[in-house]
Amino acid sequence: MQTYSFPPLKALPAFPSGLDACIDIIARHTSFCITTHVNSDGDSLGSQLGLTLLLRQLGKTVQNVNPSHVPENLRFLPCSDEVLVFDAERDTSVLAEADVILVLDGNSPSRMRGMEEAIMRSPAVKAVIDHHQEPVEFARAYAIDTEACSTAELIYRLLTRLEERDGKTYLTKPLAEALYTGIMTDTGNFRFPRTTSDVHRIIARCIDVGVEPYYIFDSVFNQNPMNRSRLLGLTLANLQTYHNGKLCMMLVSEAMMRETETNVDHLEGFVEQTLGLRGVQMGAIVAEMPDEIKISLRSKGSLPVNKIAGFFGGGGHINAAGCRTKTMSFREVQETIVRLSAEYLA
Ligand SMILES: [Mn+2]
Repeated sequence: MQTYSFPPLKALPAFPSGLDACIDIIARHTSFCITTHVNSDGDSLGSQLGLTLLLRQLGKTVQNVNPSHVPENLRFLPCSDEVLVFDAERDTSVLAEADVILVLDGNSPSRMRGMEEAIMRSPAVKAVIDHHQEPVEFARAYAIDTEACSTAELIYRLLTRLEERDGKTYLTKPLAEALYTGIMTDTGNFRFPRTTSDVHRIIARCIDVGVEPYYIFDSVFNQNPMNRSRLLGLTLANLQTYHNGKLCMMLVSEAMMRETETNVDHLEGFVEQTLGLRGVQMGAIVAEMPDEIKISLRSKGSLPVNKIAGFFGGGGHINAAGCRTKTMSFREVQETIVRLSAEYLA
């Protein structure tokens, strides 16, 4: 298998000019393949399915191919049953034959783990719509706004520009449900710093077209199986703190997951619990998986956990970041996080 390296993107067009470039690409083509990052979440899927519904109203054909499956709690989203989990043999042609590949909520092909080769070999025009830092050079157009609360917010901005252009209304109830889900999940239920009044105005319009906030919340968050609660109980009982209680670390060993018959999907939302402890400024979850260690980091204020994630080859935002490692042991990862965070907390 070929490996690709992607140089950092030097000149990122100021938002929204990149959005105009995407609108131009959409206008000139008819068939689209939308993809998004590994381990789908509310924003990646909400953006993807919202954009799918938008493009179909414009008469485009759309296929969705992702590196990972749709988590059970997001299967209520419209069209989520159409998402293909990438199978190189079956789906390479889908990517090769599309006019355009739209990459959402990720700005490097490496985020589409296992799909890099199919993406890079495809002659399709590539465009990125995203809100993460440090994009790499591989696409023709980049609509990136790192100030946006979510990719779903950017899909909404795309939608309103098309509404202005066409003098039509494109925000249907199912489309609004998809975007609402993306915004709700990526803002931590409307509480993270980028939850601006503009974000609330988008949400207001979603409610105006029929979105029921409690239905979305209940679908996304109130569907946990008992084994997840048991795993959460075990991890809460074993919380560790360092740097005078300013770093809180949650450890999930393979044995704990085996005992509770859980998998990586069940860890969604765990790390947020670390910040609930009085005095904690940074939280981490370190999860031991069969072939790698998964790390998620959260912080308050200006503590840049994306820098710590970057040490392990990952990334994200100042207050929320993640990474994986195959080269360090469970214990080495814990020690490294304690050491790297000392710069900010000790
Ligand atoms: Mn996002």
